[in-house]
Amino acid sequence: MEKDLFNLNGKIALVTGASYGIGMAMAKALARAGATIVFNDRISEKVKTAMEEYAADGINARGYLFDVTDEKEVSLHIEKITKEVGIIDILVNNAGIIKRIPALEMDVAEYRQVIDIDLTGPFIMSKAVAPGMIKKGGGKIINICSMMSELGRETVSAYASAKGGLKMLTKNLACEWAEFNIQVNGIGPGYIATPQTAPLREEGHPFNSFIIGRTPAARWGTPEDLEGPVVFLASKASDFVNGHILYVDGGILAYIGKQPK
Ligand code: NAP
Ligand code: GCO
Repeated sequence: MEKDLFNLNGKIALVTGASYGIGMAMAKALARAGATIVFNDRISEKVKTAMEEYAADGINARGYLFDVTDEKEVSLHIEKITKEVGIIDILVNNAGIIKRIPALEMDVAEYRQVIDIDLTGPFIMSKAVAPGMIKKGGGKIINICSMMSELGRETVSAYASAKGGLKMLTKNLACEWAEFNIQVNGIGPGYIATPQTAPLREEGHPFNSFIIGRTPAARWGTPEDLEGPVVFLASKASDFVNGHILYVDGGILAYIGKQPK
């Protein structure tokens, strides 16, 4: 009998920060594969608007209001979600921020905020959902890394530190939790057109042509480019994939840059 490796029917997926951007696109893809979608945001208006957008796509997503850095709030909400929806099978640690400030000008408090949301948040979330996954016999954790998990560039030291750390947290939790049949992997998007990168894509911004020149696919990615990768890492198709970062970057990491003609 044909095995449906990518079918997520009966699975519950929590995607953090999925009221728009990459998170929402991934959540919609997981829903189309059959998963029940749960998401969170920090701002109630955004949760409400997002639920309406999901509903317009025929997706009965449940939105919850909590900050991924607030351990108590996370624990309370995972308990609430477990009671109201069920044990979480798939966690996508997507919530994240960036601050583009030269290191010499960056306050330590600003640095700490980026680390807190982009690195400590995924740790808090993973610790909170793992016990349920263990009880259920397994699960999938997908951390949203970055080109900055591998490369640096001016003004993003805090973000690169967090995303580099997130790569290693992914590998380490994969080692610790494989015995519980929990696969922990990452997705490393390239440069994707979302609100987070909007400042870099403003009309005439030099970064636009720079990134196109550094991307063999010669285009910005779209949130939809991440739909297949997230369904793969959330499904049975990746049951023997552990501690892997799947880069979805149009070839950036493979490319030294356009050679002069
Ligand atoms: P985005 O448009 O800025 O969306 C980020 C989402 O995370 C928003 O929903 C935001 O909600 C939420 N969030 C931020 N801090 C939170 C917190 N403390 N608790 C709960 N939710 C929080 O970003 P994006 O471009 O979609 O990126 C999503 C993820 O992909 C991030 O981890 C980012 O680092 C990563 N990434 C992005 C790119 C890219 O080129 N866009 C490439 C590689 C990786 P609020 O409205 O409350 O802030
Ligand atoms: C930046 C961008 C990048 C992307 C992404 C690349 O300022 O360099 O925001 O960091 O968000 O992380 O993978």
